[in-house]
Amino acid sequence: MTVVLDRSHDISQPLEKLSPDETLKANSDQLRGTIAAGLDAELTAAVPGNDIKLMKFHGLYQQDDRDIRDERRRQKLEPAYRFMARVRLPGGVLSPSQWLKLDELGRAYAGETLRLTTRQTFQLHRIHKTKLRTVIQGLRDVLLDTRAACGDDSRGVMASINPQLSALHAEIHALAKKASDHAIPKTGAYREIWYGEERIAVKGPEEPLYGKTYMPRKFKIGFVIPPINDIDVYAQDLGFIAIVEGKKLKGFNIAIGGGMGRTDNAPKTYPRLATVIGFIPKDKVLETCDATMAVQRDYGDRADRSHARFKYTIDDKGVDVIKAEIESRLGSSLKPAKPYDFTSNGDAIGWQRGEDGREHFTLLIENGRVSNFADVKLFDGLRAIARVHKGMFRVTPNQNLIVADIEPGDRSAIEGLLKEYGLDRLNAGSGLRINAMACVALPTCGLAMAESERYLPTLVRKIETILAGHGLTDEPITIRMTGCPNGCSRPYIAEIALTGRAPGKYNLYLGGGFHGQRLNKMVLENAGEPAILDHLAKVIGHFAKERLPGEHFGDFAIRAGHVAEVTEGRYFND
Ligand code: SRM
Ligand code: SF4
Repeated sequence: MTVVLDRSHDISQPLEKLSPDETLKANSDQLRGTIAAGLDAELTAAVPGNDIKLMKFHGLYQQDDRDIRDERRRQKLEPAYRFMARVRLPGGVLSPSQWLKLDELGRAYAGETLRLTTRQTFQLHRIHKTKLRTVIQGLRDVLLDTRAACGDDSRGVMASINPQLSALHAEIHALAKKASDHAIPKTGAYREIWYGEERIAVKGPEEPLYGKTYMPRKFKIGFVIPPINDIDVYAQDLGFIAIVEGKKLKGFNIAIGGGMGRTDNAPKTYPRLATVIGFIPKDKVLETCDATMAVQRDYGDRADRSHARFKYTIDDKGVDVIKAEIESRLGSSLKPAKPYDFTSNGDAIGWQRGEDGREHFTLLIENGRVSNFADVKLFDGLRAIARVHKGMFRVTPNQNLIVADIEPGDRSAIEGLLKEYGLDRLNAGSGLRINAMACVALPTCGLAMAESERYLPTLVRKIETILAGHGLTDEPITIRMTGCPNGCSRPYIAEIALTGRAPGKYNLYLGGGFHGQRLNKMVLENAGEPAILDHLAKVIGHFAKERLPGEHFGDFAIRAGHVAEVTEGRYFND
């Protein structure tokens, strides 16, 4: 079922109040704009004007190298403009030949590195404008694209990767892929601009779901298989929680309105955990995507982009109103939500055997960065594995990688390569490092106010020393860092979180739920490393002495009074 654009419900926005981005979308000829001409502008490495905003819908971000921004300014040169391309990879599953193509493109055009993201896909950074078509056509050769990886549309669809549940994983992954294909824009702009195809006339609207103005803001969908909340379902705009009876998938509990983004000192912006509103049978997934997206499309705030995510629409109108709207568009009521239970949101590192007998190796990739480092040739090692591997790869929601679906007879060859390239050593992390995530931040992210990916490993090693002093090296504790408050590593649900305020300065948060069920709360504002380590040493020391058996660090921090519990699924102020 495709929901046809129906703006009769659009009660909230008088046309004259629309934000400039709405006008840009409306006048873009369904995301074509003048992107093609901008690519040919020879005097600059940038794309002129507003087309960079439209390019986000094509999965492409214009950025500049911030490490050399000041130097270039001094030399009166334009910033070192390059592009980031984000691949669309629903559920994070890719074949060895797709890996090899990404490897080839990463080496040739993207600074000899690949970046696994917190939504289970790849980013290629530092691509020159003149090479964008080459990269995108290269991706097409292996049936990959960057459509809707960014922009005001349905973003990369996530799915649990639990390697042990082979059949269920396959079924959920297939649904995630279907939902992604179904919910992305249908405009021919991408094919015309990047593949050089002729425009084909279409009967009826080119975008039956999105219309001319697409969504008010990004919209994120994810599928999770309890008991592992690896995708952080409560951070999704629309989450599907698998309900399984006797190994058979029955349907999904629906969770709506999750989101992490906030702005410092702007109390009207806040992280929010998704609200579970009911249950649908498994054959209603696409209709539920359509109905929910249509409600946000019609009611979301199109005047103020900082208030345009689904979470704000829900809080402004009320969960019951939004639920009733979804039901009315579905043409049926949601059933009451069914019981389910989560126990963690991390990855099980190392070897696991699936119920079908095939083997899976989860490799810890610190902050998702695939490169040839001085001490370990990770990029080369993974290329060597991809050349012999007969199964698939899976990118996890924690920026790690699974060499998946290995027949038992092929395991020793993979093990040999892991050893040869020293990759097996990467998994020897503490419970903290295994559960650590950092966003990209500097030098590519234009919004970063502090380091994240390049700093978290150093900080983790210092916290590991404190933990080791208390015999807590193996204790699983979630820690997440970002270079700004936007929340790209989903920090506001970690047991320890740091969000960047200025170079070397972070807000420290404690008390998030171990399986992503509770938001954390700020305990230090704008603090440097010494203050952060002092504070953590105090809480960790107390934890070592007085924790209850099996008690997680975030739960203890609250019980012991180190931080107040966030009892609501959202907070307005720190
Ligand atoms: Fe993000 C913007 C990187 C996951 C919330 N995010 C950005 C941009 C594109 C910066 C920009 O707008 O100029 C970053 C590019 C940095 C770079 O150089 O690569 C960026 N986000 C990332 C990635 C790569 C972080 C990572 O280290 O893996 C993740 C890519 C995911 C993907 O594959 O699609 C990434 N971003 C997230 C998540 C986590 C998630 O979705 O599960 C969130 C929080 C969840 C949410 O959406 O609420 C997230 N990113 C944001 C926001 C805040 C949105 C908001 O509602 O306020 C922004 C800023 C914005 O959109 O205005 C942002
Ligand atoms: Fe950039 Fe901020 Fe996202 Fe980090 S959290 S990648 S600094 S937007």
